[in-house]
Amino acid sequence: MRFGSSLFTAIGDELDGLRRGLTDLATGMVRDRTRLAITGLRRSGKTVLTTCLAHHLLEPSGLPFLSVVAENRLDATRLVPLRDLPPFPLEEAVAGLARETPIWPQPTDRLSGLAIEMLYRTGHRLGRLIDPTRRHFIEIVDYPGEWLLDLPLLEHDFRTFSAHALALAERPIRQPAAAAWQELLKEVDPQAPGDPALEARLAEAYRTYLRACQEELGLSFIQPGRFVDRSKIADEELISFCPLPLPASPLPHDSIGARFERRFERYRDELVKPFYRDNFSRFDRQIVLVDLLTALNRGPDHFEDVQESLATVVRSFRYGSGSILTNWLTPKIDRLVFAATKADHIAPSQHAAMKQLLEIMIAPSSRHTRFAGAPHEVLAVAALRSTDVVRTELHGQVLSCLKGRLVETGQETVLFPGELPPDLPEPHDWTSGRFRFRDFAPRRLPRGRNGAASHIRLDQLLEAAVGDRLT
Ligand SMILES: Nc1nc2c(ncn2[C@@H]2O[C@H](COP(=O)(O)OP(=O)(O)OP(=O)(O)O)[C@@H](O)[C@H]2O)c(=O)[nH]1
Ligand SMILES: [Mg+2]
Repeated sequence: MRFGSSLFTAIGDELDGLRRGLTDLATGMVRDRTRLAITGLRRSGKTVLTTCLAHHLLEPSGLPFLSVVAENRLDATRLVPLRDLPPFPLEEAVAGLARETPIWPQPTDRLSGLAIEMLYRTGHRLGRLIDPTRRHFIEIVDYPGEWLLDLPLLEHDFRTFSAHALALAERPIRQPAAAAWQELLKEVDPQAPGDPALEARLAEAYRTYLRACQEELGLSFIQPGRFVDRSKIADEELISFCPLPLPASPLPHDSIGARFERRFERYRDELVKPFYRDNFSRFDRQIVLVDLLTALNRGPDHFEDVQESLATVVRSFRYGSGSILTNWLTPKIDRLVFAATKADHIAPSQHAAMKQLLEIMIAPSSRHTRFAGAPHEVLAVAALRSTDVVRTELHGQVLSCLKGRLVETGQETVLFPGELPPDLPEPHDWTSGRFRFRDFAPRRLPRGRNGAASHIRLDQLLEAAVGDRLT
C-alpha cells in the first residue's frame, strides 16, 4: 500500500516534469522566476543573509545541501539586475565582508532586490528526455520587517490607532522615551483649530519618541513603521501626525484632530497599502529572520516586545478567513521559513533549543495561518560564521566553547557562550543573569571551496524556501 502511494507520487512528479518539458518545447526554454522575500526586525541579519545567499548562489560549491547542487544539476549562475526594484548593494556588501579586516554592511531601511539567473538540468526523468535544460530566476528582496508592523493600521481608523499607541506609550519601559511627547500632548485640544507650528512640534516629538524606542531602548514594536525610516519620505506630510487622546464627539473639519486624522489616512492609503499591493502581493516565498539572542540578552520587556512584533509580522501571512489582506488583494506566498539568525554565537549543541524556542514563539500565530501544519519551516542559521567550536574539559565535563574575535575587545577569545532556554524563559531565568550572548567580529567571506564552512545551514534555508522550484 505504501509502495503504491509512493509510486503514484513518483508518477505525479514525472508527469509534472513532462508537462514542464512540453512547456519548454513551446517556449524554447522554461523561464521561471521565484520572488524570495527576506524580512525581519531591525538588525536581525537581513542584509548579511541576502549578501551571503547571493554570494553563494554565484559560487554554489558553498551550498552542498541545496538539492540542485547536491545532485550535480546546476550548470551556471549569474547576477542580473531586477528592473522593478532599487538594486541591493551586493558588490559593496561583499567587498566589505571580503576585506582583510571584514566589516559588516551598513544598516538599511528600504526595500531592495537582486536576481540570480540559474541554468540547471531537471531531475525529472521524462522531462529530461524532452529538454533537460531549465532557466530559473531567483529574485531576492530585502525589506524592513517594520513595514509589516503597519499591517494592523489597515484595519484601524485614527481613533483606534490613537488609543492603542497611547496605551503602548504608558508601558514602564517606554515611559522615559515618551515623556516629552506626552507632556506636549497635555497642551493640545484635538478639537482646536489647526495650528501648523504646534502640529509640527507634536509630530516631531512623536517621531523622536519612536526613534528613542528603537535606537536607545532597542525596542521593535514601532508604529507607524515609516516614522523611523532613515531615508527621506518624499511627502513629509505623510509622517506629520501623531496619536491624540480623542473626545467621543466628532472633530470639526479644520481641527488639529481632523487634520491628523486625514494624514493618518493618507499614510495608510499611500504608504502601507501600496507596499502590500505593489510588492508584498508579488512575493512567492518568504523568509522571516529573528535575532533571538539579542532579544534574550536585553531582558524580559524586550523579549516580550519581540514576541509581540513577531506575532504582528506573522499576521501578514495569515490568508485564512477574516484576513485583513485578502479583503483587497491576493497574496501569493505559499511557503514561509522562519530562521533564528546568528547561530554561530552559540554552540551547535544549542541549535535545537534555538529552533524550538522560535517555534514556540511563532506557534500561537502560525496556528491561525494558512501555513498551519504544512509549508512553514523553522531553522537556526548563520549567514557568516564568525566562530569555531572548541571542546574543552572542565572538572571532567566536556564543554562546547566558541573561538572568535570578540567585538567588545577586538581580541581572539575562547569562551563558553551560554545556553538557551528550550521554552519561553521563566521569571527566574531573567533574574539569574543567564543570558549574555556575545558579539563576534565577522570572518572573511571566502571564495570558492571553503564556502560551505563559512555559514550554518544557508543551503538548508534555501532548500526549504525555493528547492522545489529547481527540480
Ligand atoms: N555572527 C554573526 N553576526 C551576524 C550575522 N548576520 C548578522 N550579524 C550581525 O547582525 C548585524 C546586523 O546585520 P544586518 O544584516 O545588517 O541586519 P539587518 O536586518 O539588515 O539590519 P537593518 O538593515 O539595520 O534592519 C551585523 O552588523 C552583525 O553584527 C551572522 O550570520 N553571524
Ligand atoms: Mg539591512
